Amino acid sequence: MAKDKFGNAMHRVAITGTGIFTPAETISNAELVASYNAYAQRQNTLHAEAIAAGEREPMPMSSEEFIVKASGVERRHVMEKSGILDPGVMHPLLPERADEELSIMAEIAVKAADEAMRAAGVTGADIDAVICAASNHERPYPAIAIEVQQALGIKGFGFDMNVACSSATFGMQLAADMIRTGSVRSVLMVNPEITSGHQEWRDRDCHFIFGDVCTAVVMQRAGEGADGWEILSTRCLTEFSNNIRNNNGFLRRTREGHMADRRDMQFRQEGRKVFKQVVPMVAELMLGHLADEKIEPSSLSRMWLHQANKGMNDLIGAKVLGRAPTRAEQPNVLQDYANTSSAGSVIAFSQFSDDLPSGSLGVICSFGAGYSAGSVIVRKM
Ligand code: CO8
Repeated sequence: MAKDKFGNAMHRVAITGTGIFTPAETISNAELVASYNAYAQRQNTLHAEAIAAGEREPMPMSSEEFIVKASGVERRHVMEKSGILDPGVMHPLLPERADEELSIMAEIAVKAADEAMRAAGVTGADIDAVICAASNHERPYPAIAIEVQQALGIKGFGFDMNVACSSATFGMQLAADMIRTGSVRSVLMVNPEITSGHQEWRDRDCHFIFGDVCTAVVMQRAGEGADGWEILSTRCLTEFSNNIRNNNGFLRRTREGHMADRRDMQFRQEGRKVFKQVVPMVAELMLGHLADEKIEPSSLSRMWLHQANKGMNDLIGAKVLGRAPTRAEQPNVLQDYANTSSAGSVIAFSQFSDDLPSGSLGVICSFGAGYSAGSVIVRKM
């Protein structure tokens, strides 16, 4: 049994299975830009007089070229596209479900979890705890994690947590710590990200950024499940910033004027500032984490980074390795999925890890609102 720095016996922890639920519907950049531009054109016609009088700025048009160049995103999966693409709606249309029905976040979490549990070779009876780690939860309570727990016949406990895009790596740290110290033997973490619900599809600065997905990860005592990836070490970091913010919260109705259709009630960001401030913060976190674990960056076989922006990932990878990483060393999925918040680095890990031989070292790393960043060093068993 491994020891902690005080000499206490600790269990070793492994990721033994991952799963991805990918929504069937996709939106290409061409479709997205056509719908946004139709919306902007309508607004400009509606407010033509005010615009002509100089009282209002016309809405600018979006472009496919800008989106690919600035972000690397080519398409995104969404739970429901007809509402998003309708210039008279501009958000997904998801029918309300009865309290007795499985909620939509729990439904996609169960689908991803089924795949992860199959890969790990476990059933609900083998899982001790469920963590639902995501950027948005469709209700405050009962926890989505507890609903997933019930749907999968899991005993023990479940809870929801939110650290925006870093939710999954923070969830891995939490799960790994619980398994190491012995309070549980195994954890199912799910990351249902229905970002389309909180995305502002009417803002050309960000309408292309996000996509929907759900990932799931099974973590167990190493050696108790399928051979997977041992979690060698985890590190989390937060630093307050208003540059990515959403003011929609439970006190909304208590505040005058807040029930109005206000821009700050959806995702908003100062994208360029985020880019500039988060890149060095993440590179420093990864390099410091590796140095403290006495792992040379050159010995990493792969980095599975958060999937927000290709340019950001290229820069972070280059700072960590001291040279441009190859596509095999740092795979991206954002061209097909866009930013799926906490799920992005897990999708990359799930899709691009089976090919590596035993003993390979890698880092799963995510970053986002908060600011927040999480680094998880893993070794193939
Ligand atoms: N089409 C054409 N032109 C455009 C468009 C568009 N769609 N959008 C902006 N432009 C224009 C701008 O107006 C600007 O024009 P001008 O030069 O005249 O002012 C010009 O293009 C350049 O704009 P930017 O400076 O904004 O462009 P950037 O090169 O900085 O690229 C990005 C914008 C892609 C947003 C980039 O800054 C970026 O990726 N930043 C980092 C973003 C990031 O990582 N954010 C993390 C957020 S995710 C997170 O933490 C989770 C939150 C919880 C999830 C919630 C779910 C909804």
